Amino acid sequence: MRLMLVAVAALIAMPSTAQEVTLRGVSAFALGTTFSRPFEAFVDWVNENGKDVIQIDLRGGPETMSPFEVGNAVSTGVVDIANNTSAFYTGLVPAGDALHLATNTIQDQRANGCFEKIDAIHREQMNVKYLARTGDHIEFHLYLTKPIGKPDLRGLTIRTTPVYRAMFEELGATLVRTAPGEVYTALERDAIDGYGWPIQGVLDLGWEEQTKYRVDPGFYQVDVNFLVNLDTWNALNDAQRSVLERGAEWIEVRNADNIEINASEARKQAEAGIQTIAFDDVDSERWLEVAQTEGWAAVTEIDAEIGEALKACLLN
Ligand code: 173
Repeated sequence: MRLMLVAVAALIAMPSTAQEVTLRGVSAFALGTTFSRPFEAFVDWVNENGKDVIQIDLRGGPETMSPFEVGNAVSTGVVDIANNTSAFYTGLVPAGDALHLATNTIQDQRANGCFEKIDAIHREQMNVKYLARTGDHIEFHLYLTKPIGKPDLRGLTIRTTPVYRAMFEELGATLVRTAPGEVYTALERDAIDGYGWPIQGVLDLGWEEQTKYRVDPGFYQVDVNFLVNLDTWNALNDAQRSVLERGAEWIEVRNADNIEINASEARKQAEAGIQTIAFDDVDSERWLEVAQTEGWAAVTEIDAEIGEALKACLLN
């Protein structure tokens, strides 16, 4: 009898929030590929360290929904947590284009208050908690099937996303926006003369078969973010949030590994036959100048106030 009373008391005392919750997760990048791997590692970390507290059920990648729909899905709560890049959800956070213009790291942004600003913008405009950023130190490049001698893209049809749009447009390219999943076929069919993509991931996707050149220098910095539906986030208790936040910190520390991975990817691209087009100093300067100027102009045109606020904390 005594034992039973204790058991009943324990049951009553246990708040419902102490139960383990399972979040539905989705990635905008194919599972097992470069820009999904950090998220998968984070999911494993949470499932290991969050036993009886919080778990993530990773439902899949672009085979489950278009990468451009992942933003809507996490915003409305169709999924609870998503791995996504701001270029795929510009419809929801238009000034999110600023994130890939960052020259500092997520650790810097957490220290200088930028993280809170970015989080607030995501909460207000997208109904998500901005949990983590991966991709630091990874630059973007232009890859081509035919050579160029200077920063002039007139006459070329280039696959783009909002990341490269303003820059490539200023340099005269004809632009086609596609999801990563359509790049290989577009190259194979000669529908495009090249594409924008980071230094990492080309070989992962098999695109080296259709790629002759990479243009150096690289520009900008990848932002692949973990986003949690805000209603889901608000319903979590402190212990559950803490697991997610510790997992975020854990994965963000690993961003530093990218410096070495970049070098090894560049080597592997060369081994796979991708030649480097390296601009001379003057042309490199113009290339990077156009990237920065046009990138920031596009953001401030969308939202001058947010643009200026982010510029002040994303550039060191
Ligand atoms: O090129 C893209 O699809 C793109 O914008 C992107 C962004 C982050 C990582 C990889 C690709």
